[in-house]
Amino acid sequence: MKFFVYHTPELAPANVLPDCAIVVDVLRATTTIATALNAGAEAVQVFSDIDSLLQTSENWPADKRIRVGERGGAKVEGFDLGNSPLSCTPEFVKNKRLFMTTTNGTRSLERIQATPVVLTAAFINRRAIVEYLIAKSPETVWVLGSGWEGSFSLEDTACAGAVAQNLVHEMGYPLDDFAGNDEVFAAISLYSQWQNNLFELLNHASHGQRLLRLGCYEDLQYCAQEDILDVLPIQKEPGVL
Ligand code: 3SL
Repeated sequence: MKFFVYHTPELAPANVLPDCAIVVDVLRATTTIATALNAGAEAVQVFSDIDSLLQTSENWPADKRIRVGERGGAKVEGFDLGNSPLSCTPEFVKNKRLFMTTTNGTRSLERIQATPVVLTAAFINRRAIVEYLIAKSPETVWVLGSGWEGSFSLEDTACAGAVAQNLVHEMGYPLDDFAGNDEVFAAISLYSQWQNNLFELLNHASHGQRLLRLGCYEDLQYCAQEDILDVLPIQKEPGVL
């Protein structure tokens, strides 16, 4: 397995795709996706823009759909939910399809949706991702951080490092053979530095601070937990997990 980390979708090569792409948006899109699927959502369908989400979801039965939308951390007006994973309780999402658009995470997913296998990862479901990779052993794996409007996010690269470190440990890969680019080393170093204090890391992150200003302290606490959900968000058709 050759493992590549890209801090943002823009940094990934344009004309080639890996065997498996893993999108990470710890704050908060991929944490919300894992939580919703674990709570029994029928699926999560992602959109980079609001208009196409509204058009597609209009054709879905109203009692079976939830519109989830966030821009700049705040709920999109008229939508059922913002992007808080804590809203995705079984009572609310079970058997429903989430139609979701977020500032960065859903854009990353759109960027690599033609990849044969697309997964989403967050700290809360890191272990499920690692187990899938060990079982399937795809030849090339990309982890794509979502960043914030094209720039680096501490939390996404740290999560990429969490997946990489766990894999190297479990599989006993020599790091030089495993790492496809220098970012893998950087991601593992970042994660190793903060793995015992991920909540503090999220507090330092610029998007963590933005969310704290919006009153999302409990979201940060939730997103900082590791391996609490055994759920594998995997793309079933383009844009649908
Ligand atoms: O940018 C995104 O995709 C979101 O996850 C951002 S937020 O945490 O919902 O504000």
